[in-house]
Amino acid sequence: MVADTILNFIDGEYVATGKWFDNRTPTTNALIGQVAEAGKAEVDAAVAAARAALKGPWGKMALEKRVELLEALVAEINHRFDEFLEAECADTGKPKSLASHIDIPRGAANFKVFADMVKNVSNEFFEMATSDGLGALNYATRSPVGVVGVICPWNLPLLLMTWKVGPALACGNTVVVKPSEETPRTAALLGEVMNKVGIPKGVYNVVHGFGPNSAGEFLTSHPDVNALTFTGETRTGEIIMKAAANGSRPVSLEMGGKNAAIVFADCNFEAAVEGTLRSAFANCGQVCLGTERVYVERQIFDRFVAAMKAGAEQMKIGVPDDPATGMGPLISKEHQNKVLSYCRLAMEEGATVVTGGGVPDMPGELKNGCWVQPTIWTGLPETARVIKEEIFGPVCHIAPFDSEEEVLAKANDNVYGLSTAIWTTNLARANRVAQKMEVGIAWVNSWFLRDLRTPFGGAKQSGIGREGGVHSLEFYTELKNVCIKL
Ligand code: NAD
Ligand code: 6OD
Repeated sequence: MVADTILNFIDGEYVATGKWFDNRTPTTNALIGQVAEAGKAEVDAAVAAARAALKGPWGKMALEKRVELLEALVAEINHRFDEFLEAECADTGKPKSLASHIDIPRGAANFKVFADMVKNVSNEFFEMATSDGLGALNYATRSPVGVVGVICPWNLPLLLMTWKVGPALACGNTVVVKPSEETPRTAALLGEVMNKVGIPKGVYNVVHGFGPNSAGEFLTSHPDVNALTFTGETRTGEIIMKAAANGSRPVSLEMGGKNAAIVFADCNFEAAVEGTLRSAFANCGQVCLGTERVYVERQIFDRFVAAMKAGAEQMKIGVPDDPATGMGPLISKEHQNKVLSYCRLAMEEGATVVTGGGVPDMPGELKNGCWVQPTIWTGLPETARVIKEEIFGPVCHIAPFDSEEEVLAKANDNVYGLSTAIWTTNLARANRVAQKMEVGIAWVNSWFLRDLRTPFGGAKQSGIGREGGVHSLEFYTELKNVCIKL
């Protein structure tokens, strides 16, 4: 691939800066582009453009017209589906078979779902008695919260960005997006689509860069940004929460996880194995909802571990274009080193390596890529760091359990609380365990089955707030009660 340049998108124009950073593709670690890093001046310009659009054409636009534009946006993303697919796979190295089913269609669908929701949602109304007998009427109205700063991660770049930009725009806000420095392409490309369909200039802005002392910090500390929505690591979320405290601004945080799967002996065995393989290894384990701890009822433990080993070893590791590829690389050399350091730590902590634990032997230029084998461990104590800390790679530990109480205690013994997957054919138990799990999202006999109208978010250190369906309205609008004395 020829190296190209990726620019900021401010007030409907592509903007270069004097400063560039490298864009590498993780399959080979080759340089494929140069990204224009936004400084304070560009972030200021983006926020000013977003403010002007809010006061101007976007703020004044009728809801019907806004919805029409967002529907046109969906159609145009789908029209340019292959360009988005190329861009996403170049940045992430993920299989096209995955990105063409999840990342790009969902990246588009996020605009449709929230446009539909905003168009159809009703607000509350209360009639009230008063002592003079005439009464009063209360009704609630919603207005945009304002200019929203959107800080994104690299694992599902377009999908997780539009998951926030979709509802933000549907509710009438304007946005300044800071994509991950690892994955700038699809956010930049979306600017072209915004212009093509006629979304007014300044509604959607993109500033590239890093966190501290770069575009991330300049955006989150900008006093004219009214709300901040973030997806990424918990320690970054905590920094952003502190930034949001200046000016008492609302913040929505979707953060890390160390999710547990619980597999009971009465499960549909094949479905549980298939689902757990997916939840551990899809997107090379770089899904916040992914499973890194698997607890299996002792009667089926050995059989389950053997089936997981067979499944992991059958998985084809390869490049995005190969339709047989089941797993791509990690996002970067830095992240590969982090995951490999946990592989070494697992050994030091006494793990048995069931499979994987290292770098696969890749041919030619792929040798330089950010690959890690799908890895399964057993035998670690619950106190091990590998059991406690988020690794965010294609790794899981499988442990046996003997009772529901025991597994609940172990599964909940973690600072994170994002999601769980429970595998059982006993519906009463499924519901009981789901209720007792300290998480925001519990799946039963499935994983990552997402209805976009449902609440999404994490408990404990996995997040603050819920987005999805009407819950997104709570964050992206200001709710006002009007009381009319009759
Ligand atoms: P990260 O926290 O390193 O970076 C996320 C974004 O924050 C990037 O755009 C980064 O440049 C920016 N950033 C970093 N420091 C900043 C600062 N001081 N101020 C402002 N912005 C700053 O996360 P990541 O490595 O990109 O993503 C992986 C993490 O995201 C994992 O922990 C994963 O669990 C989590 N994640 C959570 C969810 C969820 O829905 N809960 C979804 C996806 C990923
Ligand atoms: O599907 C979604 O809406 C969502 N927010 C998924 C998050 C995946 C995390 O990596």
